[in-house]
Amino acid sequence: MRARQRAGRGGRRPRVAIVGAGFGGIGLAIALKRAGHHDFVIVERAADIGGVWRDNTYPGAACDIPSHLYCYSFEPRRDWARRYASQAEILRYLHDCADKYGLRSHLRPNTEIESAEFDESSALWRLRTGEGETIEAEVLVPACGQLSNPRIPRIPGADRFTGHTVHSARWSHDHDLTGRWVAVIGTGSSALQIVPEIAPLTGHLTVFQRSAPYVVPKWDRTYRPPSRWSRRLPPLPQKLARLGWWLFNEALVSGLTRRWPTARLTERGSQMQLRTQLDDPELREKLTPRSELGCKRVGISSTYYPALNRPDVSLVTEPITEITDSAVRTADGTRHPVDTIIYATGFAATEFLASLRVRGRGGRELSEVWRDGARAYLGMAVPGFPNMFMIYGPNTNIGAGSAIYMIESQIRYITAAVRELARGRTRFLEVRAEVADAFDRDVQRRLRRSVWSTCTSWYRHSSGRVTNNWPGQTADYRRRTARLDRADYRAVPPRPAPG
Ligand code: N01
Repeated sequence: MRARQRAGRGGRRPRVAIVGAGFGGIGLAIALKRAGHHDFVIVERAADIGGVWRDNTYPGAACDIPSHLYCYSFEPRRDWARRYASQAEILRYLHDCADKYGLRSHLRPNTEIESAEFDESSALWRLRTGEGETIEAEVLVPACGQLSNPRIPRIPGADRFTGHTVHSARWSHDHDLTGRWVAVIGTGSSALQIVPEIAPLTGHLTVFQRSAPYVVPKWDRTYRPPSRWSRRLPPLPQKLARLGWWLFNEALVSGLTRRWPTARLTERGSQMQLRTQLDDPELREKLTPRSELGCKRVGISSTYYPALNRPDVSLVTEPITEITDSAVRTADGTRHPVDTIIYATGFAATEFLASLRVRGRGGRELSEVWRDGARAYLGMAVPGFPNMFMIYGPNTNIGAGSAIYMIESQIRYITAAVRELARGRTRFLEVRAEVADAFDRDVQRRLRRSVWSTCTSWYRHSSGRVTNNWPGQTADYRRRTARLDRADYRAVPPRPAPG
């Protein structure tokens, strides 16, 4: 049966369909509510809100960005338990925000959007759900994240494996690792958190490393709960802490994008850990990064190398050639017996919006437009796809620091777009192709000079384009998105009212 949902037309109060209830979707919903705009729906394919903080429940899952920065500036929290919050604490924070702003009634959980099509005659987006329902809205906001679809590499023989297999972002908590022979494939940020947590449990742990990551110390610490007295103080210390971490991160990002020698400080941190935490020169050699600092995300952990020092943990750097029914085989012919394989192999991060079919004006397919890699004006708008604004879209990730700052810039911009549409001066907002092209050329020119163009990583599409990262500071992005410039968009006069 075909159900329809409609609301709020007539030039004012455009209905907004937000796809995804992670940090981006929830943040926009809050901003809309705060702006007095209540006509929106949040469609979420999972059973509840939370995005990556709902999905990544592996042992040790935590944020490696300081808590003060990893929350909405309009909803700061004073009682973070530690400097680097755990997954559970961040998820609780998102739930608290959803409850505080009454977002539950706007949420459509367990609803997967299969396609979204723009109908020019009515200036509406029609979203089809997996159940065959149609949801209509004037504004479409895909807030699906960059790291929401796990990637498991195709390794010959993997389907013959008779043991237990899991991806880091789809952890199975009923599989007890105690005494097991476990393989962790991959050494990115997820593996860096998993390995130290599970090493004391497993019978034997084999870590398969394709490239050695840089690993800098994680200076974590618990925070004292705020006293009744300090709760009454103005939130200045919180703001100062936030400002301090933000400045620190801006310096890191600048080092990476402009390849300044300041980045060397980070490299020293990694070298220091290699020197002081590893006794075996052979292990140290294997763990010495070969790529340029920052071309892949820098790992943050003070417990990863010590875990690899353990006698019941092996690090294998020979390439994997095959998986058999009970082992992982490497290029040197060695058979590594395992009964559990943990794929910490990351996400299909360059395949933006791949799980839904998006068709714009004239039936234009977004996947075709993005054949050589996703691109969007300010990471949000695409010519031919009116009234569609992405959150955490192409080229809006940052190599260091909090993505929440970037997401907040988008939230402000999209809220301004909704306000502009509500004025009824235009039928829809469609970014001009020449504006989007000039923006993309500039972004790609700057990215070519950045460290991210020097190696393969999840930031980079198979075509070679860096599709995920922003080439500058977050302040630069904030400046560029501070105002919605009508001249960037086609002027489409509203239809005269009937009669
Ligand atoms: O994934 P990754 P991740 N054979 O893509 C290896 C965020 N995050 O889940 O480097 C063998 O970084 C691959 O090897 P190589 C954060 O933004 C944040 O760890 O391509 N190995 C690599 O080592 C992060 O960047 C937090 O040579 C294979 C690993 O798998 C992002 O999520 C915590 C392989 C994949 O690393 C992704 O991190 C955790 C193969 N066939 C994650 N294929 C925070 O704290 C891939 N690999 C906020």
